[in-house]
Amino acid sequence: MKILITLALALLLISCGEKTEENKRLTIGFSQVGSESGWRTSFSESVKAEAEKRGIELKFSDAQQKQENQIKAIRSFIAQGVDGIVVAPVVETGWKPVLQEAKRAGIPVVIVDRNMALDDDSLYLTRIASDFVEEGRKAARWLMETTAGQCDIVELQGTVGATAAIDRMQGFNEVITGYPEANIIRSQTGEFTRSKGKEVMESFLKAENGGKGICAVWAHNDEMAIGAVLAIKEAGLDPGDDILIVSVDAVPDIFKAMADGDTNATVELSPHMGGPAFDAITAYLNGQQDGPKLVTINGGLYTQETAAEEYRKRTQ
Ligand code: GZL
Repeated sequence: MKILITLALALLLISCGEKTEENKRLTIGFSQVGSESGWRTSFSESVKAEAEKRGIELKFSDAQQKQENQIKAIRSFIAQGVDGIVVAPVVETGWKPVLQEAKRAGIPVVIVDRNMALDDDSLYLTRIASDFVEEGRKAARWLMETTAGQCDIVELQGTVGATAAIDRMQGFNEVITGYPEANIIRSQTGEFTRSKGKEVMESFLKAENGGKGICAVWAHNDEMAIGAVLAIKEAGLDPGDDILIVSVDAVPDIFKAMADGDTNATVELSPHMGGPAFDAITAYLNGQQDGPKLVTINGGLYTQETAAEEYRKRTQ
């Protein structure tokens, strides 16, 4: 009888979710940038679903794109004595002091998505991210192939100081440098949002003879690309035809836009980083000391040819 009771208790414990070897249910704090884009929302939903699936108690904080709010949230997680902290940093600089506080508290930190500029890699366990430079290269390679390397391009940059913006720009520029007749004629931040992307595209169109001088838009994310579509239509031009549009994220709305012929290509950025982040924290708490400092996730490039099917698959 005693054996049966012990077995039942053990099964009950196992069924209560993700645990360390001592069978303690994990509590993890997640400091998220905000909800500025469809991709960011999908990312948050994916992390929450993964925590739910693993029985992790997730403390979620939306910083509304303000670093000071992220730092406050991390300090709160430390005060609550969480088992681990996951941070999606809005910009690269200004993180060392609060990460030192987490280290002193013995709380492991995992960086997801954008990067932090740190001179001490003992301050975080690992970073889970896409190769943003390669994302920029993929976008540029598609555009150069499509235009035979002859294109005057306007660029909608992401958030100033964000790794995704810095690195995507680097990768794109690296490729077009090899094409003397491909030039970025205007470049400005659209802050990764649809509304700002539309506003900046309106200014580009006005400055470039109503858009007649523009061959393509290179937008660091799909939200700004969709904003550009609205501006181009209001200027009386045909987006995706008069002006090509290439972007990054592969959110459902961009597949709809491509299926409608309004944009031309997108580079996929997977939002599913919660699993690898939770794996790293669990492994560390179970004694792993030498995990990788970077776990890279990558995606492909999608065009109008498969957009309708991809939209159906991602919205069913
Ligand atoms: C990139 C991520 C970017 C997305 C945008 O990994 O940081 O932030 O591309 C989001 O949609 O705003």
